[in-house]
Amino acid sequence: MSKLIYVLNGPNLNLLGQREPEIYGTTTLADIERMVGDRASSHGLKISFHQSNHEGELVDLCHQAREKAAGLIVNLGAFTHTSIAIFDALSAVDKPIIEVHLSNIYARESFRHKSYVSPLARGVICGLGAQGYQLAMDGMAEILSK
Ligand code: CA2
Repeated sequence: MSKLIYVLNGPNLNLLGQREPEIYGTTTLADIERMVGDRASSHGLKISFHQSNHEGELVDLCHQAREKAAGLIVNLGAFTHTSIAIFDALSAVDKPIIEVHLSNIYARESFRHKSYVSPLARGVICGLGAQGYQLAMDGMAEILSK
């Protein structure tokens, strides 16, 4: 049976492609789901793709991933920089985590330079737009093949 990769997206990412294209591009979250799903299939993997604007719901999804996922690819949006609850939930997931950001968070406001996710991540990709999710899936496949 194919291994399952949870792809978690945080607040406001449902608006992708509708506003602020100069920062986040014109690709929608539905486009990203398709692209990352195709890339997963090419590696013999499957995805469980989610977006939530609610911190507690993302915590619940991390708990679900503990049981069901072989790995996680996460863009937790603004919760990346604030959420100890999600940090605690991800700390309990003994599976590889790859952190993705569409924008280069280190070239933006200083409040975006802190990530609670990065210390838990096997790798971090930022600033490459939607392609970052596909590269994360390539990295995940490589990690899981070992
Ligand atoms: O660059 C990223 O992927 C971020 O995780 C995006 C978050 C931001 O808070 C992080 O610092 C970096 C924001 C997502 C908001 O997405 C929007 C998309 C279109 C219009 C408005 C917001």
